[in-house]
Amino acid sequence: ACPPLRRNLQLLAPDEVELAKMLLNEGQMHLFEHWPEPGVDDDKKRGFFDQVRRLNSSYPGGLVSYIQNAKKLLADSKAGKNPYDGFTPSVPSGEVLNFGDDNYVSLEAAGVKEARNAVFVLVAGGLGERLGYKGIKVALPRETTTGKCFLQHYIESILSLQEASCKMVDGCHIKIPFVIMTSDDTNALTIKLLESNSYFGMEPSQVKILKQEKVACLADNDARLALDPNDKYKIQTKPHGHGDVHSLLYSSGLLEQWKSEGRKWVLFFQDTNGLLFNAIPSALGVSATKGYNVNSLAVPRKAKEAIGGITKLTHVDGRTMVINVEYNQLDPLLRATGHPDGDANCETGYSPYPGNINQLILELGPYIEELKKTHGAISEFVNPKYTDSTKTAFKSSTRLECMMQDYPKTLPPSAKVGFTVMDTWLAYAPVKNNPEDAAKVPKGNPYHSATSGEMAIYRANSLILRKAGAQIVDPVVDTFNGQEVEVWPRITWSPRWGLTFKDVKEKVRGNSSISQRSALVINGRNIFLEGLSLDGTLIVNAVDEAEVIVTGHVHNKGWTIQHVDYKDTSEKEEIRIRGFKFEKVEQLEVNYNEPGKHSLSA
Ligand code: UGB
Repeated sequence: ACPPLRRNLQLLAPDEVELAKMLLNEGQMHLFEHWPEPGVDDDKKRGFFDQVRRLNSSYPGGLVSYIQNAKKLLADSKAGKNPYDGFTPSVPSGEVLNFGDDNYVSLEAAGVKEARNAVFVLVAGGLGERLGYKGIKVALPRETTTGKCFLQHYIESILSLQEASCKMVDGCHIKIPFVIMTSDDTNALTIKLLESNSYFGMEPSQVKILKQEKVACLADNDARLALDPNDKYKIQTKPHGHGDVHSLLYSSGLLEQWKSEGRKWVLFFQDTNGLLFNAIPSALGVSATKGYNVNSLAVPRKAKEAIGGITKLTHVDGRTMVINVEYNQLDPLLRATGHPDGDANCETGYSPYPGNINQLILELGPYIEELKKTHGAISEFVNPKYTDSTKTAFKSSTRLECMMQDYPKTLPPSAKVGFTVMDTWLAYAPVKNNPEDAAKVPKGNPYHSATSGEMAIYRANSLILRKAGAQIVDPVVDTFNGQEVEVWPRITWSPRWGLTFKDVKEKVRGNSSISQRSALVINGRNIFLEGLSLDGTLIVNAVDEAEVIVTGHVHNKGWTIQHVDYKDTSEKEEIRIRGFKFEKVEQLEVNYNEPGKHSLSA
């Protein structure tokens, strides 16, 4: 059927001949039409099949399924078919937690107890195009007071959970597994970051890297695969989305291994939410006490905010599901179902649909059973940009995509799917938008920038300390990179100091106070603030075996905040994107390297 290919058959191994036949059967003859006679570009032709083999093996059901799924989704898209046809949205009900109350504290305790049965999965294959940062996002500082990057914070948080959870059982030596999904865009830099920092204290064998492959691009409505514009022996590829994490976990064999080790929960999270681990203990507590097969973390959502809305969908045939409706689809769905204002705030000032922060807690047993059926394939979508209203041609090639939060779509109605809503200040501060785009965010909506992401850490820590009884002065408002933010005292602590609210409460005693211009770094397990009055910068480092009482009045010139313009290329990109840096004028730094009781009495 394809003479150029037939003339080159002798170059191909038997499995490559089968792949070629499959491609022809699926209408992909154009991939070979330009192939010259044997003897010309033979290595490139073999390289082409190496790529086809990879594309075929990394997609559930292989390239045949990919092309057939694409044909169907492209036809639906052309016909203007709404994926939510027949469904009516309504506001679902879930668990709403109030930080610090008795219920919250007991859920945190339940969550810490369960943590030894948990595994963590970080999806970090995205390039972060909206942020436009050159490096990988997990290497960005979570905050610049300590400069610790997101990945270090995540690992230290998991290790603290591991230790706190194991302490509750005699003879427990469990190591919590940590999986990172990377892609070709992030893999090498992620490994380098881990290796050059001794895995931030985690045992290297605890960490597993799973690399997602990109998927083939589609050139037209017939799902003809697109050739790379710069190399006609290569199929153009693009990322398939975070939904790949399920098929990768399934094919890795890790799920069965975890099951045999008695593990119970799989916690998925995203690359740049510096507040996330504040929410993990209580959310895991909800999963455990409610017996949720699926628990999504959510926060109050502003209408039009670029986070999905958790929605109850009821089909005309009676089916219902509670699922994330992605931010670009919520508005049209609402308008099409009798809500003329679309995605709008209600009287609370928020959308009635809770915002999905894409932190999912899945119960391992039911998850494995489901994946045995689906092999991890997740409901996909396609988003072609057409040249005109006839929808016959694309402006540029497209591809199928999938999202990890669509996992519940294939579950039977009997599955226990729930969600847990927490305060945004406590649980959610992603770094996604570049300064220019962040400055354009409508007033009152979150910026989701490096500026707001860092300021949110200080706000959360200040509010937690306040709730624990310390006096923290109100913030001032300042503008960095065109974004107006609250500036609270720059308070940070290592996860092993304040894993849960109970931990923090136990370590804040007496009448402690912190002024607005202060910075406080608590780096150690047993550091107690007991009548501390801080006006300046204080850094306390202590080994785990040391018990340090911090008391008295600490006053110094401290660290001042300098404005930095994001266009100022004399500053590092990590600094420019947040729009400020600290000038370290004066500080008190104390180190306790010996076990035993110590007192810092200033
Ligand atoms: N990611 C991958 O690992 N692989 C990929 O191919 C793509 C991404 P974005 P998005 O909580 O703020 C999600 O781009 O997809 C990783 C939810 O869909 O930051 O626009 C990537 O590295 C949305 O419902 O976000 O929106 C990153 O860690 C809402 O919850 C993660 O996937 C929103 O996040 C997310 O990728 C949010």
